[in-house]
Amino acid sequence: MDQAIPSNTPSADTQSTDETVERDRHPGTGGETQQRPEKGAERLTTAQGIPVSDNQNTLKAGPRGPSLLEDFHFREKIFHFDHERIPERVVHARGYGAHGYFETTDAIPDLTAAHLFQEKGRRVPVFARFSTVAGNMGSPDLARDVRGFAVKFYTEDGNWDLVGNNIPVFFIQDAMKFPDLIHAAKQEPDRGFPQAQTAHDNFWDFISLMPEAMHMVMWTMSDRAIPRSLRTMEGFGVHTFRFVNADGKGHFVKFHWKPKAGLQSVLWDEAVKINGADPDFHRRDIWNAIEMGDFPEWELGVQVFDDDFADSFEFDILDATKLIPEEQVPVRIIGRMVLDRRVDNFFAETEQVAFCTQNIVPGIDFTNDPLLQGRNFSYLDTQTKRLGGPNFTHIPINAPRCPMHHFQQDGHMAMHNPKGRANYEPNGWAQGGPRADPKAGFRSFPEEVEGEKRKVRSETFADHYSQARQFYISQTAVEQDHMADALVFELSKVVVPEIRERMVAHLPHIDADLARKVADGLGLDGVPKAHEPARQPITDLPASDALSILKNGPDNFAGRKMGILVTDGIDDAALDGLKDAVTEAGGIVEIVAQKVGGVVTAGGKRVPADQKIDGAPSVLYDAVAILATADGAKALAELHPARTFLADAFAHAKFIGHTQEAEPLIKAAGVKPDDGMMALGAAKDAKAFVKACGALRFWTRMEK
Ligand code: HDD
Repeated sequence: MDQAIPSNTPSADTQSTDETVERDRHPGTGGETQQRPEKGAERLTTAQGIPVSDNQNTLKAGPRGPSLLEDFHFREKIFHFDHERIPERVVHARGYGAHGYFETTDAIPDLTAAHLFQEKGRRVPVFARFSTVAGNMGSPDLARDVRGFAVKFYTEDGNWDLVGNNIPVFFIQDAMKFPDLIHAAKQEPDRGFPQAQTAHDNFWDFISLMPEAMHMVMWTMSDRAIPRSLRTMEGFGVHTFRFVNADGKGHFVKFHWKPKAGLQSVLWDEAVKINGADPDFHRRDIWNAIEMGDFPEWELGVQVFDDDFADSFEFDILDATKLIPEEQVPVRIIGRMVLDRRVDNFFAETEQVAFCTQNIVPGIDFTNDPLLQGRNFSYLDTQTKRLGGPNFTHIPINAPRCPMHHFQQDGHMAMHNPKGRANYEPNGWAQGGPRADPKAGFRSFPEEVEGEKRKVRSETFADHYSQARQFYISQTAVEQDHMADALVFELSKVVVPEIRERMVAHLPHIDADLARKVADGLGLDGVPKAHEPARQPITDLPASDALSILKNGPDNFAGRKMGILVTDGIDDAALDGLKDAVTEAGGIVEIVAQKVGGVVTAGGKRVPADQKIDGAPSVLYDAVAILATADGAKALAELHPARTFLADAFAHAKFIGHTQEAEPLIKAAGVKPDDGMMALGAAKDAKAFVKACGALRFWTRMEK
């Protein structure tokens, strides 16, 4: 099969002598080169393996005559091109994946029989895909949106897919509402916009009529929805699952991914600008991190609890709009995931990977969460549509890495039908094929179930505001401000005033101050009368530090990026000292200059630039430095992109290092130096500056 795939290696006839190229450019001058392929270059063939003599011109009746239908090479090439696209995912269309491994660091055989968790040090391969939800495949990375966090574990007992998000709760409680939610969130059907954003009437119309969404809306209006990097966000399995041990004893479990890089997000103003400057900001970041060997890593944690806890907990553990605070059930770390290999081909792997929540392995089971139950149908169904048939497990990225034996056969694109005569079971043939294993095979937890058959929502799902309020009060003041700003921004894009007001009328149940700020930001005449809640009273739950990003930051500059804006004539030692300090801290440096050719230092060394100033606004960096001579700074002061580079870094509360001589630019940018701006000169200055940058932002500036 592999041999039938056309090689992507440039063929001899596109990369040989000038004479060939010249002939190829002029149809009719004998494009059919007779040259041998270069040593080591493979021969270009059709998909049928027929060698190709000319890949530049169609077959014609005479140099200026009509093209001939007989040209099977041309027809095959165009036919295949016409069929290159498959339907993009109906949600989570834009995503980025990488390979790696999962390693158990704390074995839990007492809790689960899952093979991968039986022994400390056991490793299984994984493929992870991160995504935005609402935008189409080509949408920008920094949309305000939930991020998908899907991991396929290729275990010895088959594939386990943990298909989660970077937010531990969901908008809706019952899968019945999913198509409505997604229709409302995506572009409006008549006009086909807005793309990749919820800042429009349909979304807020729907949400304001769905009180159960209020908790998740608080998360999506928080900075969780604009992560700095896919490496700096948490992941959550969201639902309550079940662990089952070898004795058949069950426990409930919630899954958490904790990023080694710590939590970090961008500001909304940065997100808007990053989307223009580098719409691929997140995928580029993952690609580069793996290339540099700074492998993205997360710890896998579990919250494990029993029926007694479930019965005593304030909310229903089957309700996906609720979380269990870490203070109530601590997260126990049991493993780590390291992504250490990029894909070879985006389409083959990232696009064709098919996650299904139904993929679980012995030792793990579902619960009756009605959202999860609905998902178990949807994913299998959607993969069949996307990948064209029932054999998508034959695609290498989806194929289990353990032996598989079954009687399924035929269908579109069947790659490996079972051999032999027996294709049914039971059978009496000597080589009768595989048999079920009652001992080691997957068995559902024998939960007793009874009840009336009704379309109904449990009463225990009725409190929609208490955890929304808990989330809000768990944030720092800066984070609370961001949430109010986000709500004002989104609702200001809503055209119909009644929708705005209907949404704001939920907020008094969450926080009176939040309601006031948003009503004021929208220019309403006071806070509208609050909706009648489905359940009274709304409980005052204690704040939980685990819910804040800023309380869980990294406190170092590892994996972060510093943009150094340089001019000709700068001191070599100052530049080298700063670069060394950043590298020592595990960070990355990008040199930004007026010209991509770079600058010449005082010592006469040419320093090439990674970015030209117009293409590298400071939003692309975690911290910036201006290394300029007096003349250089004067020249930069004349440049709008240089002034905004500095002014934006300042406005975004970034740490800024600068030479004394950078003064003219600082003035021109309208920046009033504060403690977040540090002078650079001696080597020790650079070290102190990079250490300060570990706090990531100088929030004091914003508080002012
Ligand atoms: Fe979903 C994709 C996560 C609810 C139906 N979902 C999808 C992906 C992620 C999630 C990460 C992308 C997987 C990938 O990278 O290929 N979805 C969630 C979470 C949910 C959730 C965390 C709630 C807890 N989803 C949900 C419901 C339904 C779906 C309730 C339908 C009843 N989701 C789908 C889907 C998708 C999908 C239509 C689209 C593409 C795909 O499955 O592979 O089946």
